[in-house]
Amino acid sequence: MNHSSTLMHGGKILANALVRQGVEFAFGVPGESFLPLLDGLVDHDSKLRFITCRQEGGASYMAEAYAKLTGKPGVLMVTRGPGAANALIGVHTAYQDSTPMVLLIGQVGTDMVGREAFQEMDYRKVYSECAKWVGSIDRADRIDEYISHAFHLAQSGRKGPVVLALPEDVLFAQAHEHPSPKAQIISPGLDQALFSKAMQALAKAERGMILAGGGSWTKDACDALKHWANREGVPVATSFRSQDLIDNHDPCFAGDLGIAANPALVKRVQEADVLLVIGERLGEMTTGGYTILSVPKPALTLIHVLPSPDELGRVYAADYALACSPEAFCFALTNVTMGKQHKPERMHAVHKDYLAFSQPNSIPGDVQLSEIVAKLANELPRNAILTNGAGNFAAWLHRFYPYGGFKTQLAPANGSMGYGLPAAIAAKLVDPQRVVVAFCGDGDFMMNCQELATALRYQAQPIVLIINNGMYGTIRMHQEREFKSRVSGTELTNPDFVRFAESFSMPGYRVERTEQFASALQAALNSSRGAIIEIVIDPEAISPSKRLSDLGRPS
Ligand SMILES: Cc1ncc(C[n+]2csc(CCOP(=O)(O)OP(=O)(O)O)c2C)c(N)n1
Ligand SMILES: [Mg+2]
Repeated sequence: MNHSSTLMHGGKILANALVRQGVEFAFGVPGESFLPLLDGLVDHDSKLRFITCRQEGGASYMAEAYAKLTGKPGVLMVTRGPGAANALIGVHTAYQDSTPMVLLIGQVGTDMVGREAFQEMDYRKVYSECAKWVGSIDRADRIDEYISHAFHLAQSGRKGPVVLALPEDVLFAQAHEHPSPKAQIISPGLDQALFSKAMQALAKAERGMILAGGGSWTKDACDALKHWANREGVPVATSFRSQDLIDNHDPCFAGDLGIAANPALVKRVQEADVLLVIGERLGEMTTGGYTILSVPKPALTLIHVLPSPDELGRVYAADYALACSPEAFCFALTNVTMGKQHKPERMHAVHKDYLAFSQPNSIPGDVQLSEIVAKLANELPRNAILTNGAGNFAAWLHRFYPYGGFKTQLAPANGSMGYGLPAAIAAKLVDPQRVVVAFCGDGDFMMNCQELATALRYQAQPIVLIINNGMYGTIRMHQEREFKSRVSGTELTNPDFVRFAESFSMPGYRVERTEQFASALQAALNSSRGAIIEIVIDPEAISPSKRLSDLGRPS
């Protein structure tokens, strides 16, 4: 086997291997379990920056968001048991959102494994439900091989997280490098015969629709889809939190099939005769709990395109199931022409449905959140990145903000709280000049607010909007529905967010009336240190379309 003549410790071999994979950032919290790796990074500081975070949960979200934004694997480094436990949240997000990630975890020495030594965990068990693969590098002379495998696997087929344990003695051991080249992204080719049959079915459609979503898209794929859809007059809906695959101003954009989707869009999908689904698994949130399309065989012709054959046929029995990347598929789509029975005007009618649904509406209280989101849309550049975590507050963003196209949305399709702030920090690290806005709930923001210190340290401070209703509103909503006015465990006590912002050297503003937002946003946009804008909404405004007290009434 080829190897370098110089002996070096495992941590250095590992750091070199990561640089060869093109890793620019590693997010993490240090631990005594991987000191040689930290040492190995010292020589690469200009190429590969270790971003020292304040909690592994925040770090794991940053790694996930970095990967979502750049398409490159997010790298996360954490310590043994406690670090591994904290990191799980972002690994789960990467798994459900099909985001490539490589998680490197310290491990007890190979001479102690299996004794339940200090902080020992069996990562194969811990991550068995949410990683594509869990390995342990048990020999320093095989580090390069393991890293190559991990980076290939994270990016192949349905992308996702892989986990590598780093036993302490292996990191300290002296060995030779066996350099591997950068991993290639391998995706199965298009089955031409099946593609032709599927496209004949599509071309015959009278009410054809496209649903695009999932984690494997490239800008070229999105552009190809947008051009084809406009040329042929076929509406394109997006799945839950994949809303930026098509510029929402584009005439082919039909809206998103997420939580509380536009009823008109749901009807359009159900009335379609051919539905072409590209890159989207057809998960619970996108299918309205598997009701919009009936399981296993929807009452339409289903063409399902996914990057991995493993997911096809899992829930829905497609008429044509194609294992192929969105890019290869969308490029091939360019040659398809819809038949004469197809009415291209329908695309404009569907876009009109979307425009009508996204017009600001009225909610109780002095703050009209839909108008604030409309103001954001007017003031932010089209390439601004909007991030969010989970909670009812996000419904206003998804419904009323017209995303500007490819990579303007970073949001967890697994509905994981606390994502918005770390994701926004990662986006600022990748592109400091870009306007990045984290749209958070009061519950959601506080889950990772400690990462404001990370943002301060690396001058990666975004604009943070905190929608404050003094509660875990989403859960309260479900509580009112199920247990009528019996409130339990959903009320919150919050800090003074303005002073909180100032303690991280960021300006803070409090908005209690709609008209106060414009000047706060202007000041935030002019700030070089980001800002926090707390937006106090009436708890009665439990969602864009529901009053809290209406839910509590006996039905
Ligand atoms: C990590 C995590 N914990 C718990 C939940 C369950 N959950 C979903 S939404 C929500 C409340 C969100 O509260 P907040 O951020 O204040 O938003 P609101 O619903 O009030 O707008 C909770 C607790 C979750 N999705 N993720
Ligand atoms: Mg809240």
